[in-house]
Amino acid sequence: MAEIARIVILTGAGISAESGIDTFRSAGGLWEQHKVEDVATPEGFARDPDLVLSFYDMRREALSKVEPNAAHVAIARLEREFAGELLLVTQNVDDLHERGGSDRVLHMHGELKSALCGACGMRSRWEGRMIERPPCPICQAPSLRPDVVWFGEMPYQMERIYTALGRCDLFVSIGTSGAVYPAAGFVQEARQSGAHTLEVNLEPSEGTHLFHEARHGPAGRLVPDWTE
Ligand code: BJW
Repeated sequence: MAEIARIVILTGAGISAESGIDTFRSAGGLWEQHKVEDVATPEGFARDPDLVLSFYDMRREALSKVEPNAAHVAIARLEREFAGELLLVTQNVDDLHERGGSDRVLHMHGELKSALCGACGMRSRWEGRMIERPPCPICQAPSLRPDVVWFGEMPYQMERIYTALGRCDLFVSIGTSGAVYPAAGFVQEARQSGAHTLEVNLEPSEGTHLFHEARHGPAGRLVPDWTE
């Protein structure tokens, strides 16, 4: 990678699939088990907060039963060894990149282990359950919600991401279906700035034709192959 000075890596649910975390849109995935409009929209939360809180409590609890896989570890190693700038952006709300050794992960769709207070707006680290309506550690209001980005909400740190996309030489998308914006549009942003673009996914994503190069297969094998 001698000529590459700046890399942006985008990851999605597929990178955590081999760790045992369900993806969203595959057969038997989360959106087959739950209606997306019930559990991943502000309107769903307003209608039935208990359903939404228990959905995210269940997913937070499940994190303790899974481990990062070879793809998370390979990215962390690249992060340590790459001499240029590397921005790791994940759509995932799990903490497997961090546990795989990455220490600068941008979670554009939030994090399971974070709470957002609907009263004071503060974000705080959160490991427990929310269904019992615990008070916000900052303002004490019983108004905590999962700190995740639902449909219709603005993902985190978009300015920082677009700045990095506008300067990168290489954009790599790993384990994402390309069905959800704005992340699905990052490949075009990167191409406009002259970056080489690579898709690594189990199967061709919706936007696979937008990439210069695509490698299809499991991330646990293809990501270590690519980073070495
Ligand atoms: C493997 C593998 C293995 C399996 N190895 N690969 C019409 C047109 C365009 C846009 C819109 C529209 N109508 C509405 C919108 C906007 C909307 C949107 O995109 N809707 C679409 C449905 C069309 N987007 C939003 O509302 C976003 N906000 C927004 O746009 O704000 C305005 C804005 C404007 C301008 C700039 C910026 C902002 C918010 C989106 C929030 C998404 N939230 C969720 C839930 C988060 C919390 C939670 O986890 O519960 O995020 S939805 C869900 O989808 C989750 C994921 O992060 C996201 C993406 O899913 P991902 O990661 O791609 O997973 P899958 O399952 O889809 O794919 C997995 C892939 O892995 C598959 O391809 C497999 O093959 C592969 N795979 N095993 C490698 N071993």
